[in-house]
Amino acid sequence: MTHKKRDPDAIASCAALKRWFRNQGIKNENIEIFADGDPISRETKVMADKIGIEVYPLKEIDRRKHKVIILLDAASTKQANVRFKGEANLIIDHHSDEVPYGSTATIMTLLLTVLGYEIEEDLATALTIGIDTDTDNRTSKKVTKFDTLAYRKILSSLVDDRLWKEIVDCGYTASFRGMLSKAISKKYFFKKESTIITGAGYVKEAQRIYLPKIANFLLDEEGVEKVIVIAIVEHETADKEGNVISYEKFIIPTTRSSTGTENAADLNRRIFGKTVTGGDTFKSSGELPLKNGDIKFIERAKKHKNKEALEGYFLDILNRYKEKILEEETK
Ligand SMILES: [Mn+2]
Repeated sequence: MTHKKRDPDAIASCAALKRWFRNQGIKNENIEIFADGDPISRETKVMADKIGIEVYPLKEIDRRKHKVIILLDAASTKQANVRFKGEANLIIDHHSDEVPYGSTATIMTLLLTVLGYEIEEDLATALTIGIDTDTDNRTSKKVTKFDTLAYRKILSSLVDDRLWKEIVDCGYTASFRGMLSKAISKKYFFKKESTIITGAGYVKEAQRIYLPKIANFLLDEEGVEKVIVIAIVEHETADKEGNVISYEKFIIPTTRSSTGTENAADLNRRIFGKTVTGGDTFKSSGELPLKNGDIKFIERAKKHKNKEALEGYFLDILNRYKEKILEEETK
């Protein structure tokens, strides 16, 4: 199993381990991959489809059936948000300062090579994308000589360029354009010196994969070192007839720091509190659950098509955090 909001590194690593087990004679149906939430990006989803990886929700883990649990690209069962009791039998991960790898895909590449496994072209393609997304195309400060070794000496000659393009250049949908247009609108966009603070408005669970894309896009602006994109993500659970039975809403900050002089995860924790724990020096995000009263307010405003109230509520949240971030900066 791998971490919540699985990314290309997580999927490529799971695929690598699965291929190894199959090579060892373990039947396909006896190896299952579990993770909670939606994929973090469109390319993660496309990658999984292209290399034949199916991911099941964690709640389907059955300890009587699933005898061996391996944690991939996640340091602890807590990080993977695992809803089962007990620990993993094995952990393969890079999320620790003591581990000299920038991605789990690097570890899996070296491991398979040492074990004498001939990495197939599609798997090599996925693993390079896994390394790239975790290390900003091998330019981040997390890159080690092992990442470069795995990438250059083992994988690069095996990469299927057409498949690589199909996964990486998978494009975007109209909902991404809508979110981006909000994030750059006068109403939400704010820039002071090298910092951008903006919002993406109310976002459906399936669209939240675009938040990192928007933050990265804004971070590319010349002279910008820090980007914080705030969104309210709505998760609706429906019964079999399609009637919504429960609403969950979170404030989601997506923070990027290009220089790392200001640690993105630390900043998020200071501004948004302890519930925001994910991330590292360069990127961080998290979930702050909205209170029931606020959820009811939003639902009522939506029901009565009260756009002004919805807009006002979001701007309030955005401005409140904007003040907090600016206050932090002057400290
Ligand atoms: Mn990773």
